[in-house]
Amino acid sequence: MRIILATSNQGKVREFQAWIGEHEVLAYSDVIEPFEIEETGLSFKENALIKARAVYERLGDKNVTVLSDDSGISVPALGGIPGIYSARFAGANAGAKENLNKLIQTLKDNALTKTPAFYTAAIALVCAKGEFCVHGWMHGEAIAGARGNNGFGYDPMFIPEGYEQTLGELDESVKKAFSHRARALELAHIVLKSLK
Ligand code: ITT
Repeated sequence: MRIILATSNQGKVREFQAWIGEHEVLAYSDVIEPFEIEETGLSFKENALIKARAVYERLGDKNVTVLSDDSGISVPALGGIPGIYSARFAGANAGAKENLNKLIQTLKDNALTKTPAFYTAAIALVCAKGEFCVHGWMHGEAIAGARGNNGFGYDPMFIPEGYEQTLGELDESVKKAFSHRARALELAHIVLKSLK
């Protein structure tokens, strides 16, 4: 099965390619010219479906399966922000580092040095047989600082439950074993198998 990823985030591409062993997995930008997809949904699920649908329609190939991921980090003590706005937290054109620094600063501004947080991933799958969406979560704590260079995005400030180190410091096998994306992918695998 040929799987096309509807994402421009290289961190996600690396994780999908390493974790979906038995299929050919390509970023959509390897197949067609990348284009702007407006994420107008009000949930991870809506935005994941918007991205997968847009790429499936643009590809115009009934033989491919398109997977997308809409994800983010939520801090309950701050009312759940940045949540679905994680990629745009520091502004529409902000990069990963600016978003990370803004969340660290927001924790500091609220006198939070360590507070519960969780990642959510919605993975949408669009193919000739229909549209599907599954979710996964990873719980832990957000700290008001950045440690380590592994992973991507908010990983240097996220300590998963049961660990002392951040995802920036921990080996990538930890995310592979039980991250929000890994858990959603386990469910996506079940959907993929049922479509064969
Ligand atoms: P695409 O829409 O092209 O897939 P994106 O990065 O804009 O790429 P999202 O809209 O889903 O993707 O935003 C996800 C945000 O949440 C982004 O800022 C990520 O850095 C962050 N994020 C999601 N999963 C993460 C993970 O596993 N580790 C660290 N940060 C993560």
